[in-house]
Amino acid sequence: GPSVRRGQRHHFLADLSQCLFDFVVQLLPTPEELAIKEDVRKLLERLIKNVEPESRLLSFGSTANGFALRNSDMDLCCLIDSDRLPPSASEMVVMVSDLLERETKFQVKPLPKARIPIIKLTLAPTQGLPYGIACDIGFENRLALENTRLLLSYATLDPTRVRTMVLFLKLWSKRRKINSPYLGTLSSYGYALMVIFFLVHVKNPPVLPNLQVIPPMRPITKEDMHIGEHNIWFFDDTELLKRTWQSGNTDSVGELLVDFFKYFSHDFPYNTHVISIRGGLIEKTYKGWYEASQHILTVQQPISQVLQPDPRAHDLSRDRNRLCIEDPFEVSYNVGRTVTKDGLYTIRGEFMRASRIFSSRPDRAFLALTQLCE
Ligand code: 3AT
Ligand code: MG
Repeated sequence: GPSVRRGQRHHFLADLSQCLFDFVVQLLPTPEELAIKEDVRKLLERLIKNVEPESRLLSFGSTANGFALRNSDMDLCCLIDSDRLPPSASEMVVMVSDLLERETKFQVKPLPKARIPIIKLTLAPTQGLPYGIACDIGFENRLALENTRLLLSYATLDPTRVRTMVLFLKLWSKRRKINSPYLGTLSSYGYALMVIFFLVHVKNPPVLPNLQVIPPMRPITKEDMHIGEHNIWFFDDTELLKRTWQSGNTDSVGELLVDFFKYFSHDFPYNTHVISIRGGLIEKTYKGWYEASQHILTVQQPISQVLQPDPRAHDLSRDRNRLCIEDPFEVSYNVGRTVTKDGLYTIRGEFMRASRIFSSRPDRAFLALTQLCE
């Protein structure tokens, strides 16, 4: 009868949560790997100081936000605290690349003309480092440092549930080949934002508070709150929050994951709405992300066509805005802009497949997870 089935379901979810922890623990970087990466960061920082003495080299992305899988790449950001006008990012890319080519064993690939100029470094695998090292160095990317701190704060508030979900989704999306922004799907950063949105705005009661709307305890200056025009305020005293805020949501991580897949298979209104961790569920029209946007008209087309709009502009904008995920700080930026029509179709198909596997294997949580990540 139904109560037996309910009991079975309960058992499955408890089992699934345990399997998820076990699964994710094996994926974490080892202390040795973390130590090597920190050594690499220090070495590079020392070298870059030869070009620009007043510079610091900081980690961001997964190496710094608590969502690193084993052997993931390093994202580094160089900041220059100088009173003089520092060299531009592309100048830095050229100068630092020359230096690293001379002084290190890294294979160096400068990309000075990219939208965000970076240097790509790789170190071939050796016995001590069976996967080698891949590392990107960017310059003055302060927003990325802040969004890294924001994700880290969320991970710190509820380490087991948040980290387990994000790490599992990263692994799953890579295995299922839907984590390739260059091929029309979504970055790890995008999946992490989807998880946080779900835990802050979809679950009721919420698993996490919205850190961007908690007011500061002390007055803070406008400069401290902004980078350029971007409001970067969020409540980052997680120790205080842990003592004063408790989630009313006691769902297990297995339950949350099953619900996450269900929500993004069937319930989230992809055509009309935007995922925003700052503002919740927002309408695309409100952000101007449905109609051909100014940005695309001015950036992508010559002025003659702006005056006489290309009929394809509307489609183009729609194709950039199939999956809309607002960046937490750069709110005019759609983190999901890489997702094409086909990409979204594939991603939703994968969410549905995951839901199906979870409901059709009610007895064996471990097998369900294995099948899910095939
Ligand atoms: P991997 O382990 O490399 O897959 P990751 O957690 O390092 O995952 P990403 O490589 O997707 O995540 O992103 C690294 C950081 O770069 C995360 C974020 O601080 C920044 N970032 C990435 N994509 C964007 C974006 N579209 N807008 C702003 N910041 C971004
Ligand atoms: Mg990365």
